Amino acid sequence: MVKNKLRVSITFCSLIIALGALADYPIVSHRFLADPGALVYKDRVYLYCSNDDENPTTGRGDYRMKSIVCISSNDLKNWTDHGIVFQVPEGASWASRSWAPSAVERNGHFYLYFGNGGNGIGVAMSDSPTGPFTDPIGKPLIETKTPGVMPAEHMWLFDPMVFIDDDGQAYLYFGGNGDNNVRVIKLNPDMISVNGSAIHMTAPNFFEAAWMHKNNGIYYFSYSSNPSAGMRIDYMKSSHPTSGFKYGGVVSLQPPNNHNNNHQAIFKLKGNWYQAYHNRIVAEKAGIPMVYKRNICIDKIQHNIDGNIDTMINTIDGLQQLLNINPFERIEAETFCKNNGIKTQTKEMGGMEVCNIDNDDYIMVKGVDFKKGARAFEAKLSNIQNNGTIEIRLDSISGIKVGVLKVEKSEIEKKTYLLNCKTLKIKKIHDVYFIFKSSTNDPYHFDWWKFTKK
Ligand code: FUB
Repeated sequence: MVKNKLRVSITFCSLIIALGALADYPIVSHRFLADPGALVYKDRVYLYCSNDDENPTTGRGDYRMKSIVCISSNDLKNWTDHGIVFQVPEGASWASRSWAPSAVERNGHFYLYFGNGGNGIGVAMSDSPTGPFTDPIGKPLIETKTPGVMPAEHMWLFDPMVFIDDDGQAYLYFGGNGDNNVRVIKLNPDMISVNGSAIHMTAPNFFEAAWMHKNNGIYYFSYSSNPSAGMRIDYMKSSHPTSGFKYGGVVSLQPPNNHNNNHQAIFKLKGNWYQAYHNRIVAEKAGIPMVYKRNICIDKIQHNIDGNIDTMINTIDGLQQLLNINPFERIEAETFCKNNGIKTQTKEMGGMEVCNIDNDDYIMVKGVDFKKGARAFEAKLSNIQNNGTIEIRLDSISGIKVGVLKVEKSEIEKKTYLLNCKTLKIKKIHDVYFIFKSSTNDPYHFDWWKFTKK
């Protein structure tokens, strides 16, 4: 909740140009996202994030987030943008903010917990990890009057973290702004009501970003330390989920290019542990006031044999791709590793598409496996306003051009087009660049693509 007063303004156009200059990481640079909450489901990590696109860059700035955006990946290099999955007041009429979420799956239902700013915690539900989520109880789940929350000095009632233990008991960790302000409360199996009073926990230099994970029978409570302690992510360890915690050390230092609040989510995917967090490198590079414009990063963490966590090393591009992309299956255009200049939006019929396309903008999809050999390309385009092309290049923006898709509107009323073109014979594994060409801005929207063998 640390705030700086910056008074710089920027045009939307120059922001887009500056963002285009970014390299591989942060993992998503076409949106400002923060406070990740991680859910691993069916070998895929879903990150639920505060939507910093909603925060003003003019005036004093502020945290005005009223929606949660979800991104997901099963390879940790290409990320799918699922867009807004929950928003207030539409999804929870009593709430005016939705900050720093955390999500969990139980019996085929997905539960999303969020802070109404620092003034209470809500729950929303969906049958899909990508929403839409709505509030099933019509009121906050945790308020100051919830037994056990008070007494507390200057409590920030936010940053919920939901954790289900191996015995099926669910817990909600939350709180902020003081060593004695950590709280944990049991949830009933319905996940939308509490069981008993909140238990008081303490953590040295506790500021915000409560998180719980369990490895080899040890419970790790991690959190952001306060500004005097450097806003590191520290952790405590215990053999019990709600008591007996002792300080363990530092999961990670204040990330580079962050300069302000820190917030982590620790998760295990395909046998390895990772930490998602935010910094402010996208806004910094764009030269805009950065306090309220954060972006998501990710790095690997390691537990030692003695149960301690090695202090994480922040990298620009340190993770291995876990899985290659199969180009013979339909791939959504909003799944990519790098981009230049584009945006994404929700389609009229639901689902997402790439939009805001200008000449020479691109998306890059990493590690596409052409070992079976491709000879042709097809793509679904919509909202064609002007003719253009999509150049398909391999491994760099100036790499070999293997095909050119002509995008032409042939019927006035037609809304979507399935278009195709021949390509050179493509073999082996490549990064694929789709480079958009047109003489006008936003000539078409890009929905999905695939390659074929003939
Ligand atoms: O995004 C608003 C607040 O900033 C979060 O709730 C805190 O964890 C901090 O990141």
